[in-house]
Amino acid sequence: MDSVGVKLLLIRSSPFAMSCALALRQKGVKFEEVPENLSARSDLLLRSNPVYKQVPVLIHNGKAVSQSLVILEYIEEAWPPSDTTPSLLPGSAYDRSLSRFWADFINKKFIETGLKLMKRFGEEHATARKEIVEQFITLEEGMRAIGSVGPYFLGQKMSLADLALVPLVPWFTSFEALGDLKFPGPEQCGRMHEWLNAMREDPDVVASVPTADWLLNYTLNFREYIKKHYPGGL
Ligand SMILES: N[C@@H](CCC(=O)N[C@@H](CS)C(=O)NCC(=O)O)C(=O)O
Repeated sequence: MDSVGVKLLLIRSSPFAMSCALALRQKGVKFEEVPENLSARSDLLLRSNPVYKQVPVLIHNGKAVSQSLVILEYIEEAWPPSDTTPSLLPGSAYDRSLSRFWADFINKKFIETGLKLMKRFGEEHATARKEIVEQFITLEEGMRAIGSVGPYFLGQKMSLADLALVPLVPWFTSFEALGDLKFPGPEQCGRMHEWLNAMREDPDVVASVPTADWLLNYTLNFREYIKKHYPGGL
């Protein structure tokens, strides 16, 4: 496996970085986690992602790839499926489109709504609080509409949709605390809970996400910091 010099620039709490770390582990790629400080970005980050200046960034063969969904597609192509390397996409063109559609929804809608629970106040916080529960139910309905037998989003194998959703494993607890809300339980959202339980037992997931307790402590402290320094929200 060509894993020499593979680096992932990240912050430990980043949901977008968690997806990329899990994809690399699924492919069996050895990589170095390079922690960034977003208050004092390194020259490496500024050079590697001059457009957004955000993490995650994947560095492979000295070249930088940014934006988590682009990174996931890059990982699939750079380490193609073989007898020993799993694919991150399902077999049929239609299933691949579904996997990409849900990964996009999770990346652009679900996670962004959840982050507003940490970064916004007042009406914006109240709206995010309502929307995150609606979007959780949308994910449940999405999985059910696919009609697959789980535990993964599209059935028996992990794909891009699961990789995008994996940050939910620890963030779920933080979203509930930050929003003072409760997500629907297994009686209403059985597929989502089946998915969560399977992910919590997967060793690659465990290695790629922080614990819910660590993240909760981080997110509650960060919200206090934002309240003090950016009372209008970040
Ligand atoms: N759409 C990007 C989002 C990346 C993102 O928002 N990264 C955050 C950390 S979770 C960041 O670097 N924030 C710093 C900033 O935006 O200034 C992706 O999918 O990679």
